[in-house]
Amino acid sequence: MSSEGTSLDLLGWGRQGLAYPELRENEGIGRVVVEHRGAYELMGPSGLHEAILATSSREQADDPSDYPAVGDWVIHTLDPIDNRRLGIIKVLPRRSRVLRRASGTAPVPQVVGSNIDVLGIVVSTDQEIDEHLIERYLVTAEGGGVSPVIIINKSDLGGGAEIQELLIRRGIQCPIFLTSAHSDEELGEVAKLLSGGATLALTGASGVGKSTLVNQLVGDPVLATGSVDSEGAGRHTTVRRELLIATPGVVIDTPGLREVQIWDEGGLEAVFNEIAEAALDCKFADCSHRDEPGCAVTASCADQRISSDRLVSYLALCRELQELSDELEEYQRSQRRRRDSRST
Ligand SMILES: Nc1nc2c(ncn2[C@@H]2O[C@H](COP(=O)(O)OP(=O)(O)O)[C@@H](O)[C@H]2O)c(=O)[nH]1
Ligand SMILES: [Mg+2]
Repeated sequence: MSSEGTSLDLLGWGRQGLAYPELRENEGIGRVVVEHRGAYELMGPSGLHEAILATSSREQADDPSDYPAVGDWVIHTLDPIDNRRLGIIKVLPRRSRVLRRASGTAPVPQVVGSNIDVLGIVVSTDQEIDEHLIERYLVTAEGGGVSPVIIINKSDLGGGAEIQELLIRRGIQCPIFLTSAHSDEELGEVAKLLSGGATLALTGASGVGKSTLVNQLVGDPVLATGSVDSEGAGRHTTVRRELLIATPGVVIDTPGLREVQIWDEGGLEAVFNEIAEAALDCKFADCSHRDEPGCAVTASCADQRISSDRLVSYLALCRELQELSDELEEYQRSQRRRRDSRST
């Protein structure tokens, strides 16, 4: 599989802030546009190619987040390593990433997408709004160095302004856009997020209109839209690629996620900054904002300067992160024990 090459600039290289790496004679650079079960598709100056990990990079990977993910820049061989597919030699340093806890029992991170400038959290006027879930996405984005925005889609069906009002009242502070993927209303504002070759990833429940929005931004009906179980069968859609070029900019359509278990704690303070700010006045530096004396957060809550809903949400995420960190410690201990018993 190959096609005409795509310049690194069209793929968003300019935003990466990396010096062009020194390549050996038979090496090239590409960006991961889709990942499926350990195989990848890369786009770059040498075309669109299937690729797999070269053994050397497999040996370097400690956990799943070291493996290539959609949005990654990679160095690859120019020739197939198994008669068919190129070999990915190295994943270049990520400038940002969206991480969540992988499904399964082991506490390991999964990269949903990398080198993303803006994460568009898409909700729609015909689906229930789950503020807790939105806050999870916000923490996930901020924690990975990605700027979040909320996109309220299907505003043509009515009710968009009310949702916007609800989110603002709750204290959510990121930019909010009202869109209709069926008309050009406000899509221009979302398209501006792509200026300068930025990478915009869309996330949110299935059915909210992510793929329809991506198709609009790309200007081509490339992605399958409609109900998830139809899998696009019988529709005249072409690719199952997740990363697409919008010119300017790059759009990533993530598969609908039903839940996001947070991994990065870094975003918590940014998303709940009214709580973080109030906490500066707590009597104890390690105050848990539950029932300690001199807690400025519960006091702010009592006189309604902080919404109690937000505090409940914040404390639930804190608890989850604490559990994750305990689990992680236990997991790493057991991994060490296994390694030690193997080496004796
Ligand atoms: N009325 C209306 N329907 C939309 C809009 N955007 C998407 N849809 C429809 O919603 C359904 C799900 O869209 P899709 O893009 O597949 O959602 P995804 O699962 O988030 O990728 C499709 O039938 C779309 O035609 C919109 O802005 N307004
Ligand atoms: Mg879709």
